[in-house]
Amino acid sequence: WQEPLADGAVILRRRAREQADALLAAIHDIAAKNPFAHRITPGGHRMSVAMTNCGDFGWSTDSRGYQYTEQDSNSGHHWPPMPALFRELAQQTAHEAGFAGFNPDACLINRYEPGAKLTLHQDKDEKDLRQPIVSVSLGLPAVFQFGGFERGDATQRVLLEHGDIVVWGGPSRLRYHGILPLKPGIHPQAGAFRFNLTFRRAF
Ligand code: MD5
Ligand code: FE
Repeated sequence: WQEPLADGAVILRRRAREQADALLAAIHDIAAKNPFAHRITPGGHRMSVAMTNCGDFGWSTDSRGYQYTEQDSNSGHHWPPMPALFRELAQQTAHEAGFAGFNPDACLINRYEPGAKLTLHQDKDEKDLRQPIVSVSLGLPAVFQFGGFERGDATQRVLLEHGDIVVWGGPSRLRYHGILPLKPGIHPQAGAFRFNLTFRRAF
């Protein structure tokens, strides 16, 4: 079912449940080629979320800043291609949420272990901020923080569970957001982790 969250943001609860095992298997294959890594931010902090990517471009960070690149700076390899299953799910759900014609060229895969978090931030490294972001949650549940357009604005808390998809577009594309520290647990399909796929148009 669809739940509007704010102007331009829609939660498609459980939307990816049927595909979850296939999505997790594809994540496993991608990580076998381009392993999850805890990147170091420009400020010198090791991220508690481990990341890898697939698609033409991948997001990462290092001492120089945040960037989309064609290659994984750890492995020296190109990012693996975006599986058709991923692309089709992102395109279809963006369409369901009112964003027809979304064609992602990047998929960031975040892996959260117990205690891992993402502090409040905006996603603005993409060229065209009118393009939405499609986010697919798998595995352990997490508390998502959804804020305003300034860091200090009040935040709403939204529980994101296995199979939930959120489409962030329109004015919601630039809201501050984060993930509270993950609670430990074991998910029957994903084990001791939460995975999140974010589909983006980087360029
Ligand atoms: C996550 N990832 O659950 C989230 C899902 C990230 C990140 O935040 O940057 O990797 S994407 C949530 C999102 C994206 C774009 C806009 C907004 C939320 N928003 O306006 O709230 O790992
Ligand atoms: Fe983000």
